Amino acid sequence: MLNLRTCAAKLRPLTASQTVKTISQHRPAAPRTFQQIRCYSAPVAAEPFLSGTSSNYVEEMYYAWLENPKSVHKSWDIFFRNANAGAAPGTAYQSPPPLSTSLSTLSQAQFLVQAQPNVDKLVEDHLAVQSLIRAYQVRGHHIAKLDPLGISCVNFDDAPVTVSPNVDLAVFKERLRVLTVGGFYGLDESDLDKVFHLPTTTFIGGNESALPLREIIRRLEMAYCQHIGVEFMFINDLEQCQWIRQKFETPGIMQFTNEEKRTLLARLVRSTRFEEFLHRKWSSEKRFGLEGCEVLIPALKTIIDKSSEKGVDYVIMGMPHRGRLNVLANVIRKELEQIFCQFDSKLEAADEGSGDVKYHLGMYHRRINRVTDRNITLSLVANPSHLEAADPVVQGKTKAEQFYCGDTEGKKVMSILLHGDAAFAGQGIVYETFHLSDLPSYTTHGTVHVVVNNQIGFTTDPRMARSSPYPTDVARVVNAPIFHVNADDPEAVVYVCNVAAEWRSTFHKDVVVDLVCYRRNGHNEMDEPMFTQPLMYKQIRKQKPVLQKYAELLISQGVVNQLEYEEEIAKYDKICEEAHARSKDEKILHIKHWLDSPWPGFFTLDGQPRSMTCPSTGLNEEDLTHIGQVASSVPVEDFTIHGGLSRILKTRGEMVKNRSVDWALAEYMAFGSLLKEGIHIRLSGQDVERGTFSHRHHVLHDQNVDKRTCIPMNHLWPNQAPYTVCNSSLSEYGVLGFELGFAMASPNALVLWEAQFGDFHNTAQCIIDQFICPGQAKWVRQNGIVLLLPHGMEGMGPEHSSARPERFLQMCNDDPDVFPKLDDFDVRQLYDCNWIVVNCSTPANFFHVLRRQILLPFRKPLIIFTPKSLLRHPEARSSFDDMLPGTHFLRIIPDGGPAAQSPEQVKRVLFCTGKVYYDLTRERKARQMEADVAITRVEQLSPFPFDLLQREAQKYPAAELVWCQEEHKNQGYYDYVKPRLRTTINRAKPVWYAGREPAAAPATGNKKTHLTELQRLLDTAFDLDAFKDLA
Ligand SMILES: Cc1ncc(C[n+]2csc(CCOP(=O)(O)OP(=O)(O)O)c2C)c(N)n1
Ligand SMILES: [Mg+2]
Repeated sequence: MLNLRTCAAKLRPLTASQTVKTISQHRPAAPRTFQQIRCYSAPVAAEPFLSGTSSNYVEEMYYAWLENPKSVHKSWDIFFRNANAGAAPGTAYQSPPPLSTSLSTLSQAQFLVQAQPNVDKLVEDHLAVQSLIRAYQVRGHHIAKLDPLGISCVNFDDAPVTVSPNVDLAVFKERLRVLTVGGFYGLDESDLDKVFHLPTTTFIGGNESALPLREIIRRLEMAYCQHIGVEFMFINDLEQCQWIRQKFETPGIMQFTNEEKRTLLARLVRSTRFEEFLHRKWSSEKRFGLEGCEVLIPALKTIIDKSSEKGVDYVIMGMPHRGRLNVLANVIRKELEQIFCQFDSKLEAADEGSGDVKYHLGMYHRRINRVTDRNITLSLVANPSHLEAADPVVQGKTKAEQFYCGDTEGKKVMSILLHGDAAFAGQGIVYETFHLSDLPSYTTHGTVHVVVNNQIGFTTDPRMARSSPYPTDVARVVNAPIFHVNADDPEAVVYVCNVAAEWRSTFHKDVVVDLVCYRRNGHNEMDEPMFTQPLMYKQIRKQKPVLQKYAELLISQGVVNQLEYEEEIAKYDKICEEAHARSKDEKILHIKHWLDSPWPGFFTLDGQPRSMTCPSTGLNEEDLTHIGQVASSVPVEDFTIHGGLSRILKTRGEMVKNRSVDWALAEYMAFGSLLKEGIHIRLSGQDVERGTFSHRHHVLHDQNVDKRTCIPMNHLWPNQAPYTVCNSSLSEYGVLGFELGFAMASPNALVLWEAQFGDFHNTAQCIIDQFICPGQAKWVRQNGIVLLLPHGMEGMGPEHSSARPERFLQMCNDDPDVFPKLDDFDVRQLYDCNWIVVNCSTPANFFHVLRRQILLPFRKPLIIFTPKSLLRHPEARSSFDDMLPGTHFLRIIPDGGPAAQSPEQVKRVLFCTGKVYYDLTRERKARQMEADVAITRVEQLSPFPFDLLQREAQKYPAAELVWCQEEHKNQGYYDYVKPRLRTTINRAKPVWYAGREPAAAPATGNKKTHLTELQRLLDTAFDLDAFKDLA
């Protein structure tokens, strides 16, 4: 049986002619056999009806017969038995016996199979029917009635035809024309009442294995051409296809009990009346209402109910503006007064920051799911206006929640993403996020996507907004089934939502529900849609609201009566009115009540840090040595690493013996020590496992065993936290968003994203601008994500050189002209800033800043410009002494040489940051100017170390102050540093500039020019007369 299955699985996806070829290639000499154990040896290839095109069909029959001889038609049973018994060519076939009376239901059939005199025709017709069934499965959605407005925006070659499923000749012809693209597969109307055996790839038969063609078509029409359009036949997994076919083809599968219908109606009442209530009270306020897609609320509730039934207890959601308030009220169940009070402009903000508009805020709520009676936590992630930007963030948060509760298969935690039709098709981040969906370190084990497909994006028609027929085609890249559904049919919507949730819990893969609906108002409630879509909106004006339609249906079915319906409406209206009355008591707006990711225990009850101090980030010698030893060894037996890597590890080992560290080892020690303290570490980005510059090597690969790897960092301590290091897909926007989301879930994790080269962060700019920089101000949500951005002018050309420090520095929230009044710059200043920006010049400082990130009593994003050539620079090493207990991160590193011994003699102080320090010290030494010029490194750029730099400037009273950088003048740090340095000295002196000229590109592509420019800036830096004429 196993053999048969494997053989069948191999054969089935091929076309008939391919199948014949495959069989003849693999078994050239043998008589025709389908499998080795139970072969039938008759040379059946000689059968007149067995041609290349029919073999697929015959094989299918044969497999079915092998499993159960009764499952095929009697004629095939006899044929296969004869063939297996060795009947001579042409004799295995016998005319089938008359059909028994058990087929009496099909008694009108005019031409039964046994009456068919021509065997060729019999096989051809069966093949035709099989093709027809397949055509419905593949293209039935083309003609399903998906658009409530009936003006369909989906542009296939043939416009949808609305016909009833009662199969008359016209339907038959039209369907064949559309589905088979002109061909009739040889069938004509005289075949409509012939009975055909059904292939195993359909479930339309229910308990019957043969049906007249007319009934076959009717059932296919019911399954594929009503209000649900199922797109799934591109999925290259037979089991998954069968699962979907069974869900939609099984006769009568879409049944609702009266109780279910009443629940659905009640949910529609809430959804509809919520929007109406807001409209009544605040008719001139923007709310991006859901009118035209009110079914979204029952749809989401169904997905959540079904998932809860399957064991999910935490759902993380992301969604755009449309219907967001309704989702908050009726899905997440945010208190209505909290929503209504947001419409009061006189409300005073109680929290820090700027806050955000009501339809962007997040939410977190734990409650009992009333349908399943199980606990469920719902979180709606706060999002910026930038459509789809929250997608990867939701996925990252979901992954983290799964990780922290040991949910390795996504059985407890899941995500739901909502999309608008225009944004889903148009935004590349959707594609990037889909491509994370099946990667081991990024998968959330299936996301349910729901598209509010109102067939318009602001004022733009779909035909101008996308090149694909559906807005959902992007999901096909990951083989996600797509269920299009007419949103005016609430039962169809609920049905597909149930199937979608079941799909997710069965296969743990993404799935899309496309709610084809309309937008009753303009883009927002103030907008006039008739300017641009006059005809569509004339139709919309005529459109009966879905609630009314459904209520009428249920009343006509006797499921509810008019009074009950009106009572349901009155009940909800009263709830809204009462909440509205209560909302007037709210005088203060607490954005903190809208947190999507609370961190229990991390803050005090009123949301403050538990302390305002940071312990020493130093580490004891034994731990440093131990981590160093593991970092330079292979901690598993019989594991062969590459010879080149052995040398690297050996060098590491020698460094450890000498009590010194380079960059990679400093990072190792920071990570290793935090792991010991129970802090999970996750490092993600392109090629981070080895490191772009081949310096990291956190994952060792056995040179003899394919895919055998070892992560020594996970072999450090007996009860250490896990270390995750993962090469990402080639995406910045998606992956940075994902890591940001991961970091949202817990403050007790160090989550780092490394750009391959720093400049690539610009393709993730949206995550930086909309989330990382202002996240806390907008959503009172802290985040400790770390960005590692390789940066430095190395003569490598305009790309790969600059991580664009100027951009990050420009977005810092401190005032360049005001010296902060603080008694504790070390911690307090960090608390006040929106993010921390550093450029470390020593491995030890890199080590400290990573550890400080976690030892701080609050979380801030940390941007680190990391080195390239310094990774191997012999002087860029630190001693264990700089990392021992009592040591800490140095915000500035003052000059420690002759200049500092006699500061009054010093003629110039060069302030700099990062790698240029090494060029400057080399040059100073060469010019023997150590006593004349002091060099001060600014390691922490933001928040700016006003206090320390003030002391530094005062220390050298006679010195000129110069900012020196290798970046061009309009880039790098100069514009940020200059006004702040001047503030530290009360603007008593100028701050001069030594560096490259302003330029459009970050760096030259010519190595020689690069070196000339470098020499020129060094000349300026040490020419004590350089600024004389300017003074
Ligand atoms: C990245 C981005 N680009 C542009 C916009 C401006 N914008 C806001 S809503 C909208 C139309 C969205 O259409 P759709 O995705 O179909 O959602 P709908 O409003 O129809 O529900 C546009 C263009 C935006 N918010 N984000
Ligand atoms: Mg839209």
